[in-house]
Amino acid sequence: MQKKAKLILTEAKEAFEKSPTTKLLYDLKVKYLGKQGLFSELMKGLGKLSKEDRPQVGKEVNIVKNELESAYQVRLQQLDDLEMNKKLQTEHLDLTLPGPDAPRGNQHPLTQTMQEIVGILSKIGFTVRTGPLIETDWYNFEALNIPKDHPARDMQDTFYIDDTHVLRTHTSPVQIHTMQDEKPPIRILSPGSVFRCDADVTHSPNFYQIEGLLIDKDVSMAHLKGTISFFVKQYFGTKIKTRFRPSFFPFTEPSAEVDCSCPQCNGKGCRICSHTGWIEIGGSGLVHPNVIKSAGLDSDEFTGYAFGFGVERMAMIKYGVDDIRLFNENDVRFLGQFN
Ligand code: 2U9
Repeated sequence: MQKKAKLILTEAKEAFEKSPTTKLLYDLKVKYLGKQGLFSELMKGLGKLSKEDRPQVGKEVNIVKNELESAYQVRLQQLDDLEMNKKLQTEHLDLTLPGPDAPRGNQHPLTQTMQEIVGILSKIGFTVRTGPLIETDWYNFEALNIPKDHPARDMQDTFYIDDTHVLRTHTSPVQIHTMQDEKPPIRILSPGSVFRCDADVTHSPNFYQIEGLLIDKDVSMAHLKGTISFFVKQYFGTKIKTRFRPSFFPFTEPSAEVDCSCPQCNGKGCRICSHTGWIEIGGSGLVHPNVIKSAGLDSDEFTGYAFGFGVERMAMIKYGVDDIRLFNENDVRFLGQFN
């Protein structure tokens, strides 16, 4: 039995050494050392030996088996080295090559829209002011001539922090702060985040507004209309018309809602403009004398106009987006279209 083991060893060692690849070497390992291999077959013969002979023969055959296992490991290492050397000679890695291009991002469509609006109005002298997101009841409502019983103060519309503080429902408090801090003429824009208890396809509880305020002597509706018409043509295109509809806001008198001819159908009527040819884009008016007085200015000396746009709405109208929630879902398939 020991002889037979040695014969297998000699044959297997030779076969291992001749094996040209690790794959073939593995097949040989199965042939000789596998569960159903030649060595296992040989071991079955141990059972036929006498009790006295079995331990010694078993020991010797095992030594041969171990030798064969080492021979396999040695050859495996040789072949691995050969294969690695071959790879190193044939495959080249140029570490000085530039890596693959990283996909290029773009600014969020709302940031782009906000910057575009600011860019247009800055051409006619408006500069940007910003302010805190948490405001006192006085700056958010009282100073803007919004009386205590006004529906906009309802818990449904406003996020209250405590009895006297709210998440601002519009950026108008920024204009009150500016009127308190700076001397007229004032010509400012306040872009920023605002909060209202409201959520559906066209309303988000946290959205962006951009408001404008001009305070000077003898300001009229004509100045307001000129500014807004200029803005609309710059933002939507020179063919787009502007229309003012009488309205009511506590902070302006007179007040007007601002419509533009539908940029999607050029005023012919489509699904976007509910077949009217017109789309509401914001509100405007002459600043109410009470608001001018609240901010500490003389309402006999100074007059002003103000306007407000929703940034999401401006982007939705221009790009034909029908669901406001898309702006906050971080889906790059949507966001990447504004590159
Ligand atoms: C001061 C005085 C007056 C800003 C104005 C509107 C009309 C208006 C809406 C547009 C879409 C709000 O986001 S929206 O829902 N805004 O209709 N905003 S006048 O009036 C002011 C602001 C500040 C001191």
